[in-house]
Amino acid sequence: MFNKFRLGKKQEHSSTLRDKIEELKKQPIPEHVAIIMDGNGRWAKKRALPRIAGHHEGMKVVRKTTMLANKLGIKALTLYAFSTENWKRPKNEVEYIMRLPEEFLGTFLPELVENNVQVKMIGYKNQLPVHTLHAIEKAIEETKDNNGLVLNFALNYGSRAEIIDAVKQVLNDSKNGILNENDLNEDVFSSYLMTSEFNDPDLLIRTSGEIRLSNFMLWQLAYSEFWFTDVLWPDFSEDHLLEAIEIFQKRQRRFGGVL
Ligand code: V07
Repeated sequence: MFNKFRLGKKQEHSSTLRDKIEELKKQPIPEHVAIIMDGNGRWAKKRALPRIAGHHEGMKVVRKTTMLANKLGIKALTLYAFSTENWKRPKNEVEYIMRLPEEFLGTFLPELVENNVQVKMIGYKNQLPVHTLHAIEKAIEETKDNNGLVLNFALNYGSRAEIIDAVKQVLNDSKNGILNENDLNEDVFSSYLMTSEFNDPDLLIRTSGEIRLSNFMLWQLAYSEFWFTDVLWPDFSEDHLLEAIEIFQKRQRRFGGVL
C-alpha cells in the first residue's frame, strides 16, 4: 500500500508536460486568458543586464506561452505588451520595445501560421511607429483565416481611455438616432469597447508580484478569476501556466459545488 502510494506520487512528479495537459483538459479550460507580462526590467536588473535584455527574454516566453495555450485549447490569449503609460520610459527603451513585434513576427510568424494561430491587436494604433504597425497588420492579415488560438496583443492600450472613447461613441450614436438611450445595457456597451469581438477573460494572470490592474481591461475583468505570481515574466514557464489553470479549475469546482 505504502509502495503503491509512493509510486503514484513519483509518477505524478515525473509526468511529462503532455500528461499534465491531458489531465487539465478533463476539466473546463478557460476560454479567454489575459496576462500582464510584468517583471522584464527587474529580471534584467537582477542579472546586471540592460532592461532591454529583459524585454527580449520576455518575447521568447510569449512564444512558449502561445504554443502551450494553443495546445490546451484556450480560445483567446490577450497579452499586455505595452500600455499607454509606457511611453514615459526612456526613449531608447521605448524604441527597442517597438522593434519587438517585428522581431517576434520575423521569427515566429511562420510557426503561428503553421499552428493555426490568429493574430489580433487592441490598443491605439495611430500613435505606434509605422514600422511596428506595418508588421502587426501584415501578421493580422496573414493569419485572418486561421481558426485556432486568437493571440491578441494589447499594445498602446489603456482601459480608462478605452471606456471614455466608448462613451463618446455611445453619445454620438445616440445623437444620430442610431442608439436609443433605453437600449443601452452592459452587452451593448461592451460592443463599443476595443474588445467587442472577445468574450470577457475568464482568467487574469499577472507576474512579478504586483497585485493591481494598472489600467488593464477594467470593464472586461469584472467577473474574471485573478492569479498572481511573484515569478518574473522572463522566468514564467509552461508549468506556471498549467498551475494557474489548475487553480482556476479548482476555484470553478468550488464555486459550482457551493452554489
Ligand atoms: C513585447 C516582450 C514580452 C514582454 C513584455 C514587454 C516586451 C511580443 C510582442 C508582439 C506584439 C505584437 C505582435 C507580435 C509580437 C511584443 C511589445 C513588447 C510592444 F503582433 N513581445 N512584445 N510587443 N515585449
